[in-house]
Amino acid sequence: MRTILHIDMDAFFAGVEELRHPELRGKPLVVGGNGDPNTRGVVSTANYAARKFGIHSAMPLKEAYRRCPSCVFLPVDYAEYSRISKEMMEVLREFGCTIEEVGIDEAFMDITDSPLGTPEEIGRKLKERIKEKAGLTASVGIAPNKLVAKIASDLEKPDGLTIIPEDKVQWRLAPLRADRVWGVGEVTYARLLKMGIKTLGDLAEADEGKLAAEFGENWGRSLKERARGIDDSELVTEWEPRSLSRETTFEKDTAKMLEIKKEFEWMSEDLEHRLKKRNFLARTVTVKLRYSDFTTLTRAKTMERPTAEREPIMRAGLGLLHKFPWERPVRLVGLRVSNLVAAEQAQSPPPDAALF
Ligand code: TTP
Ligand code: MG
Repeated sequence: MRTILHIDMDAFFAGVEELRHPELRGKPLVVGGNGDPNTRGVVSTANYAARKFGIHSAMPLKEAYRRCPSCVFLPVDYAEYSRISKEMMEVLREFGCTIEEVGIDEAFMDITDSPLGTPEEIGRKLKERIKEKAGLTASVGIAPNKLVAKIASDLEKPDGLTIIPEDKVQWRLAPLRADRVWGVGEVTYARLLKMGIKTLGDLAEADEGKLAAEFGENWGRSLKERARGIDDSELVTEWEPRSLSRETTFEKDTAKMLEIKKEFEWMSEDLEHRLKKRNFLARTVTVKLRYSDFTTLTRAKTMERPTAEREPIMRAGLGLLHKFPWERPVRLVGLRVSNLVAAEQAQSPPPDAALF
């Protein structure tokens, strides 16, 4: 099972402005365009005091002014926001995990098996370090995947830390509006509302046939999966890869271990080639099974010695198969290697172990 952290700075542009104009702190503040509310620009962001007036990103500056004539309006200064963004990303790197930088003020971090502490400790430490280095608050969400981590970081803004463990995902998502998951924009949400689907809970329970009729089979199924908090997307990173994986969906769901073993043969061979090409050894092997009812389980094993050879990878995978329940047929199987180390450094401890 993975542990993914999502971090998003609070009212980012406004936060940076408050930092260099301490006299503005806590007063309603809008950043957008050239800072003149009589011009045609739009709001980039508003601090939390200004949001109380109903001001939000993408609103015309004129409208923002109408709602709050006493707000302070400042022009956008990308150069300064990029500088602080770089500082934030540097703090993330201190943690030695795989990182995906998403936008100027948000990123994902894969903290699975991180030696630096529990997810909560890592979340707190990260917020603390960002406060120390950049002087700003951020909100952090921690969950089994990117989709849910991103939703989580938004739940207790500002200065939030929200942890959603696997067994609480459906429960936390169910009451939220269906447009909280990515991919559900205004148009899709309006169509869902017409079908009587308001919340993620409604969507998770919705009739598959009806969804397929409205959105097509694939998109319908995918919407339902998202509403249940299912997401296997990997971090997209230019940072060095910390995991490699292969997966396959069976044409017909299978309950035969033998069929899965056959898949492991080509997968472990493929992983061997990719590990060797990059000169990595892997410590951990993870097997993922998705059942016919779309529940997804993973089991992982950390090997005594890191390896790039197909044999031990396959053996670890096969051993893990016995740890899964087998009462339901399987629709998808995946094999992943992670905890990668450069082949020549395989013996040395992780570089960041001394940080805490
Ligand atoms: P967000 O993270 O969406 O917003 P935010 O950081 O201002 O507030 P929150 O606490 O809700 O995260 O976007 C980050 C920055 O990107 C934001 O400060 C300004 C800029 N931005 C725009 O310029 N236009 C937009 O429409 C949005 C949404 C953001
Ligand atoms: Mg933000």
